Amino acid sequence: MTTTVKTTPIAGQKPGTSGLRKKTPVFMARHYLENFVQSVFDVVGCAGKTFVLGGDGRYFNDRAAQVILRMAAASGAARVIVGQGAFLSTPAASHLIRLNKTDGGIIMSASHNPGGPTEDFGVKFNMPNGGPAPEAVTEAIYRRTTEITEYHMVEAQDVDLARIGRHDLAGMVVDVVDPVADYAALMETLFDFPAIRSMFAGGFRMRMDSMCAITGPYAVEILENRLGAAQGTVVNAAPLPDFGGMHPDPNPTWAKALMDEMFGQDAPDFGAASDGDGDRNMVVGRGIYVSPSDSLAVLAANAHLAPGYKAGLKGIARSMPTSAAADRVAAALGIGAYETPTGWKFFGNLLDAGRATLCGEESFGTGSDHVREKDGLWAILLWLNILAVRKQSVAQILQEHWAKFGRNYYSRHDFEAIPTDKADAMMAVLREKLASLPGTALEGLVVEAADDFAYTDPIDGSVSLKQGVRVLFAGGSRAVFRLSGTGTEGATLRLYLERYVPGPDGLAEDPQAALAPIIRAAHAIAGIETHTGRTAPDVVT
Ligand code: VG1
Ligand code: CO
Repeated sequence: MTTTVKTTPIAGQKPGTSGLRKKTPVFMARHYLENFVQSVFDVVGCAGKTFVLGGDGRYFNDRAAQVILRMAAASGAARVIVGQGAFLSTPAASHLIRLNKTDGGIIMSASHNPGGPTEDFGVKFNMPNGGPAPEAVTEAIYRRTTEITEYHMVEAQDVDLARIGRHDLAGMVVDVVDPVADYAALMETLFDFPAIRSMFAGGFRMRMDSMCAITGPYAVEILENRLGAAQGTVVNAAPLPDFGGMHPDPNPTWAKALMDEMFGQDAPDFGAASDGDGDRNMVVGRGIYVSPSDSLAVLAANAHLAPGYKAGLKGIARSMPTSAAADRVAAALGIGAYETPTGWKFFGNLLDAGRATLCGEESFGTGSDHVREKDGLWAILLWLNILAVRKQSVAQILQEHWAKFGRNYYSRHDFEAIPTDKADAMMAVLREKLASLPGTALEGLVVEAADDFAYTDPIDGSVSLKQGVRVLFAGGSRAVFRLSGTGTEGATLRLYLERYVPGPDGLAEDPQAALAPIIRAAHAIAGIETHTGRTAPDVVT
């Protein structure tokens, strides 16, 4: 039996960089999840459709899945494919959407944000191509949340999501599937598993930190069971509702234990970590950290060594704040280079149109046209494939890369939980003075250009404005200022810093030292301390 529940709009259900994210108690409050999910179904249509459903296992994941299933059944969906236990990594969900030619999917995750009863929860809709809904769709969903008057729900018991196989929910088919199997099979088609297996058999040692989040089961199956990495290679492998109290954001600050091990005595050859929903990756060599921007460039330059990319790349796309290191590789390969706003949804059209094969973001996101999301384990496996073929250390590969292409010193400084009005005021003042900045000299640097990044999608012509303030200095250095669109508390200022050194000298500096004048100039130009009271960032990556 279907019940129609009267409701009223709830303010603020506006998806950000990647879906709707709020504090878990907000999501659990009366009508909140239901209003948003009904708005999704109202906009994309539900009757007769097939969707994928899964999440990263954070607190409320299991309950939310049952609600979404009952609502899908009430709105007439034909079938929902759900990962066992309502678990699916974001890239695995993207793959299932594509593999089964479905009408899209709902992913329950707040990604790299902490989880638990008082932390964060999130929901996002992915399109039939497997990628995050573009802005036109998220805007329509948001508009719908502002006018919703009712939602629909079947009255039924929970579906037993622990049991793999076919279930019935008020006439809707629910197929509970192994969350790992299809994804692992896809990885076997892309990478040289025998070569990686013999590298591990030859004594290669790795540490994978799954941060008590969704990649644990995937990493154990692929790295330990299929590739023969030593048992225990994957740590924090069991997904927990609160991620074991950890912040599942794979960067040097939050994956500190991994960093300590990789820089310690008798470190393994290779270290990696991934985030809450498994779409991010951090890679570390013995004694050397690989910045995500450099990782994208190295992967692009070496992708042809993996079977799935042996025909070469069609193009490389990166988000605007990501360093230009990948552009240099694209130029050397004679292929297209694309610069998009922050967020994976902007890569979808380029991937669908066959313009780009590899994409990346400075925020530990790398991926390819194998799915339509960034993919943490994919990046880790591509690194392993490259290491197995080149038989060099991560440090040697990076040094050779910089010697050939020069080095884009890069860092991101995050200033978290700033009062929103102060952050907005800072950005407004900065935007006002953009026109007057060119020609300004400070800290030995001269501003060459300054603008607010706007993007016109080359495929569908859609325009996205105000995607980040760029201050470009003569000589190729730059500072970029943007406010985060994934946070749930106050505002987070992201300050992105970049300086290019062609080499052969000056390729082995500490990035913070190499960037020091740009950091000082950026603080002065934006008046960070005046507006926010902050003199130093909370997180440096
Ligand atoms: C951040 C990153 C962005 C990434 C997004 C989603 O967004 O900067 O590059 O695409 O998170 O990643 P923002 O708006 O906070 O800067 V995930 O792994 O949280 O889905
Ligand atoms: Co993520």
